[in-house]
Amino acid sequence: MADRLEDSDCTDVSFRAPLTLCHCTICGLCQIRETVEPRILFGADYPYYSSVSPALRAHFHDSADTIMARYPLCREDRIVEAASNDGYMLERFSAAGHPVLGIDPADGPVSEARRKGIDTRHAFFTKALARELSDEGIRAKVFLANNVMAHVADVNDFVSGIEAVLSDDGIVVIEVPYLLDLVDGCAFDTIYHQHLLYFSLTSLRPLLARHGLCLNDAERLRVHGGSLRLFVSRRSGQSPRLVGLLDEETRRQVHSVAFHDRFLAGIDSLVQRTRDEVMRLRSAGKRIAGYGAAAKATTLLHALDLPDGTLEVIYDKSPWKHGRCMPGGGIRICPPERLPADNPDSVLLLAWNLANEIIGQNAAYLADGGSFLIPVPVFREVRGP
Ligand code: DWN
Repeated sequence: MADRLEDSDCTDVSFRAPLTLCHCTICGLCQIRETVEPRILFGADYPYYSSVSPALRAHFHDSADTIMARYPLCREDRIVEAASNDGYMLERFSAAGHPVLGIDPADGPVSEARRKGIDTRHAFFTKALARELSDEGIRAKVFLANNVMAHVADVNDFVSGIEAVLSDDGIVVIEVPYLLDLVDGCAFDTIYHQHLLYFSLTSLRPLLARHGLCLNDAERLRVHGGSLRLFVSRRSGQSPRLVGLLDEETRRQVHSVAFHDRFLAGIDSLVQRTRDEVMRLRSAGKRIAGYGAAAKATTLLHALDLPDGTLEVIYDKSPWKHGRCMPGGGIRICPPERLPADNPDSVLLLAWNLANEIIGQNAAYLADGGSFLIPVPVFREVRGP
């Protein structure tokens, strides 16, 4: 049974909450014990806008194109998306002439989606909402759920909601971070309060089956440090690719405790190495900043436990985060345009999943002698030519 954190002073930068990862030895599902009230995490102040990253937007546009190429959709087929954020993916289906409906609880992203003309319900996706939609005659030919299933406390209600709104011949396309990549890539910082569940195919298949849905195919993706794209429907049948991935999970015994032992050791050495490198630079009088006030940065910074003032600021492109502080340590977030003038000796890349994109934007900083410290999956320092 998860602990529920409702404390309204979660908005205080000094607020800290426990974070405990648990593991089911029967189905291999990992989940955290603590559940922060969803309205605190995803409500009025949710600062995550999917379209901030052109690479991510391109990824989801490609995904929309793949779905439209793979399934013979008619123009009138409706696309429904849970956690549709600022409409970053539905806009592609809308441009192709499909009726679309987004569902999202976050004020800012919903306004942005509506501004773009994407019909969006301002709500959490639940079975009750799915029934309401169904009563209104809304059925999804394609139901999308990207990076949301891991965030849902009552995931059975969520999946049964998908089943309730799906048309008889509908398909469901889901993206979730993949437990195998999390463990192999030592992406321990992607464990944070927004992510309640950490899925493998071994744990996903029975979850879907419980609600009359079949996992038909799965594809591994590099996005967010390693994810799965799942193709689901009411029709039974498994692709050879899915069978191969399930076999690999059986071979690696994802449900066993031993599977996590190497992960725990890897976290300790990654944190130690990163901390040592940062402190070595500081002792040599170097100035260091952070880059990417990602949600995962909270976990990483907490694990590093750097002395106050070690990181001068954190640069982040998202205007919704400027002037705010990182939770826990209170490091200020400011626009990356300040980087050339600040000219720190090194920058700790907290949004390491976007390394290529962010380093590409800062070639001039590297050429001037700066460096990026990339902590995950293995600590490395990137310097200019
Ligand atoms: O599940 C979730 C995932 C997938 O994304 C969420 N609950 C929240 C979010 O997590 P995140 O905040 O760790 O996501 P990102 O995309 O890894 O965060 C990257 C941060 O880096 C953003 O704050 C924007 C920033 N950024 C930047 O400063 N310059 C991003 C890009 C692309 C850039 O060029």
